[in-house]
Amino acid sequence: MMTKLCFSMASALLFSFFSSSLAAHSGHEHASDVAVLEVVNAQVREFLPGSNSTVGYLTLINHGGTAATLTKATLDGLGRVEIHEHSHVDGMMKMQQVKSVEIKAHESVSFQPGGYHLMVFEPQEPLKVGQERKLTLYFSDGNRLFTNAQVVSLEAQTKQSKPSTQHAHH
Ligand SMILES: [Cu+2]
Repeated sequence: MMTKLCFSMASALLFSFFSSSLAAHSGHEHASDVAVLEVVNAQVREFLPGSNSTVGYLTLINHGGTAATLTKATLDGLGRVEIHEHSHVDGMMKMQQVKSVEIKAHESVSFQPGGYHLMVFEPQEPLKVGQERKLTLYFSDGNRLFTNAQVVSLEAQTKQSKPSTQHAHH
């Protein structure tokens, strides 16, 4: 009687351990404390004649419940990419390099004219309109995000970008 009880308790324990580990592996729940990031509309403008730098824009969306911090960006075939922001200082529009950009939980950050932008330098070969260049975004938690940035003309870029359409999810 005693042994039987012990056995059934042991098997019950074993079963519950087994089923909970199964559930953990087969379930496809997005834990709300993990940053789930998406990048859309990545584009980089062709270099204008005589210019040694150009700009890139994109929108970063954080679907997750934790803030994410962008720390670095690279573009295939481009020697250097910096993260810049425009700010108003004493009534003047200034541009400065920033070390990181935070995307809060359930919010998005748009890199657009007059705000954050990627400053792109040192092309190994000229960027041509219609090309795509692989863009890699690096985050402080070790995450990386890849996308293809479209090479666009200045005209296309001015047409597309509407100022201050920062879109925040709830
Ligand atoms: Cu800049």
